[in-house]
Amino acid sequence: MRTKGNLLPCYSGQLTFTAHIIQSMHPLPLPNNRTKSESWHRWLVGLPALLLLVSASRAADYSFADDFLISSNESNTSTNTWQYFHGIDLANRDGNYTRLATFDVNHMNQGFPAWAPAPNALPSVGKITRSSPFAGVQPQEGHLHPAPSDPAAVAFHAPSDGFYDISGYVRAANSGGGNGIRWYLDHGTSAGNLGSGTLGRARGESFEFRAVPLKAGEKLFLIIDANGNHLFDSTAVGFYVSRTTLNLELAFRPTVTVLGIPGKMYRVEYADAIPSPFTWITMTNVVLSGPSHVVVDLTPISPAKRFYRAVELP
Ligand SMILES: [Ca+2]
Repeated sequence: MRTKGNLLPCYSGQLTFTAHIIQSMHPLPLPNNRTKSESWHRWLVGLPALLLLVSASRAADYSFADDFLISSNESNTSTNTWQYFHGIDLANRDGNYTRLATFDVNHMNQGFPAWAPAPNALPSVGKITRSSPFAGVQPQEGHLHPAPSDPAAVAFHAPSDGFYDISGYVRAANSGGGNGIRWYLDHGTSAGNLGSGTLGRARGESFEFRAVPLKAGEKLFLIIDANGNHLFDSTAVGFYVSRTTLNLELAFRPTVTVLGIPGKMYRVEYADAIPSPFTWITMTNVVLSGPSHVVVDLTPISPAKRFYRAVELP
């Protein structure tokens, strides 16, 4: 299992793990610049789907889109778990914003409900309830649309003191035109900013924060700004909050076993792409105290394949 110069599956005694990997392997030509001292292994880790299945097993306690109240139960008061705002000065995000006052049953005559500052006005915060997708937003997704210089925000209102897991996504849904959007996730004010980004049209981004301490009544604001031009700024938003609980996250890690000469030092490296020549990144140096040494790769792997080699050092 350790023939020099051949591409081999990295068995390393990880039998349960290997069973998943073997299914995804196919031959790969050897790079021309390998040297005799290099031992090559290839991982093609077909695991993201498995990880998604595991992480999807726990539903969020609170979901902006799932919890969105429609007619005739609509509500946007200071006690609601989800609240909807505008009147946000991006340069001075102090958390004191204007509550969206009008509930449109048929917002902008597009067949879905939304909160707006006035009937059929922008910015708006709503949910796509009609069956056919609107401007790249799927049915049942949350939908925010900023005005030219007036961002829209959805806020989570913490019901009690505690630690909360926060996740979600923002997608500049409409690919038809415009210049995309900017987003900000603030714990209260800009001083409590957790994340932000600028998205070109048809681009999306996700966020995840664990064990964020919130006091009862504090808010998390997810703000969507037009980035100067509000045309084509339909934005799909997922925003999920759960109380932090003891949880297990299943992740398989590549285990590289260096088989060499006791007392010698080896540099273990990886590469994530296959240009010629490879760009190798040092993972660690190991001195073998016996005929083998196990190295676990804890660095994130993206895309889901990685190449390893060990180089004997002088
Ligand atoms: Ca825009």
